[in-house]
Amino acid sequence: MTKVIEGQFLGRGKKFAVVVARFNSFLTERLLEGVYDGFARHEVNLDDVVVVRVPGAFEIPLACQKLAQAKKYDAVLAIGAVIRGDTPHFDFVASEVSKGCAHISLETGVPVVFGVLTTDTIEQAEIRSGAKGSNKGFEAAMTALEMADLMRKMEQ
Ligand code: INI
Repeated sequence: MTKVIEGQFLGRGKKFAVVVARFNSFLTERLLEGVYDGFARHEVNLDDVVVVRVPGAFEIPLACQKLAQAKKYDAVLAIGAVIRGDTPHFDFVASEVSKGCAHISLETGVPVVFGVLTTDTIEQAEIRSGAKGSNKGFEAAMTALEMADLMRKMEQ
């Protein structure tokens, strides 16, 4: 019989850190609400969630690294919104934050979930942050729950 290991959305007893960029806060605060919603619906005790705010998406990886290295959290979530229309350096910011998060995850062994919107327009970002129902923050919370549970199972 094949042994299949996969994570479940079991939040009880797990600890999470959420790094939120203040840039485009009208979007990132909605994403954070989605994270809380996902956690609360899966029995995460919100006292077990720490939120760290940083100026912009470019600063997210450093804060995630510090949190992941502390080995106190089952997963770290990166929450931001990078919109192409806003900046000629969209590609630099988007690429640094995505590479940085992936690198920290592999370096520390702690899941770092990429809840950063990278869109061409504000409208696209609004749709992905709950304006029409779907919220990337909620999805990030679900990924964090699954990966946190998977890591525990794989360590057994
Ligand atoms: N930061 C974002 O989070 N989103 C953006 O769209 C953005 N734009 O458009 O420039 C942005 N820039 C700031 C950047 O993340 C840093 O905070 C800044 O460059 C200082 O290091």
